[in-house]
Amino acid sequence: MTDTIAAIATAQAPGALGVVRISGPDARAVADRVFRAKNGKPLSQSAGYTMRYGHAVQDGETIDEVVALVFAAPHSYTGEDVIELDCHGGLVVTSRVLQAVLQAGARAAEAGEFTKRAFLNGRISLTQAEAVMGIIGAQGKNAARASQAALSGKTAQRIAAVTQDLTHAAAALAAWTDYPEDDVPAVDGGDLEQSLYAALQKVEDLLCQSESGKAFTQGIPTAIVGRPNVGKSTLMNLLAGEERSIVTQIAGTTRDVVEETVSFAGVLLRLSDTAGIHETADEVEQIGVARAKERLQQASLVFAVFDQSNSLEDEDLCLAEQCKGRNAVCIINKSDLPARFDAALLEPYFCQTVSISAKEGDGLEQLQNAVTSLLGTAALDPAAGLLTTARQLDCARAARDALLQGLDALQCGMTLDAVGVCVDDAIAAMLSLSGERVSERVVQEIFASFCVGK
Ligand SMILES: Nc1nc2c(ncn2[C@@H]2O[C@H](COP(=O)(O)OP(=O)(O)O)[C@@H](O)[C@H]2O)c(=O)[nH]1
Ligand SMILES: [Mg+2]
Repeated sequence: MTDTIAAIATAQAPGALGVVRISGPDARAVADRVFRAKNGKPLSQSAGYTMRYGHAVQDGETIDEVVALVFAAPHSYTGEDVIELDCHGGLVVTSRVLQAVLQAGARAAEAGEFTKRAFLNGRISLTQAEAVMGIIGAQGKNAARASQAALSGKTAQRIAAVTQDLTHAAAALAAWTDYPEDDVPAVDGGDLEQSLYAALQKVEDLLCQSESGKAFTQGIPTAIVGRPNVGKSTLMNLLAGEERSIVTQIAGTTRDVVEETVSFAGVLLRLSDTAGIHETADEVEQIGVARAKERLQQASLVFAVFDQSNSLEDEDLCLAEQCKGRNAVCIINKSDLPARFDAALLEPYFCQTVSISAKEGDGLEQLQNAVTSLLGTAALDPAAGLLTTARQLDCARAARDALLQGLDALQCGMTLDAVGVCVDDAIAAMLSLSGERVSERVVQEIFASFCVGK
């Protein structure tokens, strides 16, 4: 038997409105103990999708003016009776209204418990539930678009399409292996292979697009590296739109790593501006250089900066060498000054080379194009129905691996039983991706990372 839960759904900060949300079989009865409607009618007599103006009271004292919204089961966020009490925002009033609601018989909701109920009551799939937090936590327009598409069910549809293909294949296999003596049509190896390939292709597309989609949702660790004074910090500040790093003409100004997340070229870049990489006797700078090298190693995207107004040094070439085969952009900076070396010398080490003036803000469009082309986001629609969490990607990878194994078994001429086991594994992975077959522990883990009141 489910109980009735309540929580403050809005941010704990001064604001125009604060919302206390109640969900469960006793939501209306609990609210009626706190809410006095101006028209005198209790909420238990109000239809779904209605709102009432009145006051919240506790022990005979008026706490605040309130508008109560009624959502009747099953047409509510959680699928249960839900009452929302909209009061004034702020730290004190919303807490007092919540206290009154708890005193009236509700239990304080745990993190994510409303959305968990929506999932358990079959209102939304697990990917839709996860998208709720994606929307709340979105750091950029495209991240919000990706989560919105997932919330609308687009991701769930793509997952269901694969599951459906696999279920057909599994059903044919099961009928054949379980009732060989009956009049069940023989499983055609060619047809089976084709349908497994079709499912594999869908999973591969989903995985590949979602990997690129991480640039929208999670952000790309990006290291700005180069010799001292090439203009790394100037570039950092240009991209951040503010003076994040100190810029001077003195080499060795940036000693520690300066971090900033910026929206650039429609993606999120988790930038690290680093100390200029070179030989130095200064102990503090040495530590900075070590950290710069570490960031260079860890980064998924590298902005290798070179100063075209100075001659190319061994240290520049050494950096270029380290960028070979990486997702790295060669940034020839200070395009406003005369060039002292031929950029063609660096091009072979990089997939992308751009010329900019970080000081003047020139060449940004070129840099944007280089980034979207390297990250594979140029042609990627954030609303395509992507996977947006590490858990989802893990499930899809498990399905892909099982399908590859199944195809392998088929091609090696193994028994259809063996192929069937792989297909079942792939189905299990897809069902845990959608949440249709997922352990209680996983569900617990997912919703524990939610905010209270959602
Ligand atoms: N003319 C010109 N000067 C630049 C440009 N970018 C940076 N600088 C100058 O180069 C010097 C070093 O810049 P800074 O960003 O601190 O370099 P960092 O050591 O690589 O972080 C400063 O005097 C900047 O004003 C540029 O595009 N053009
Ligand atoms: Mg610097």
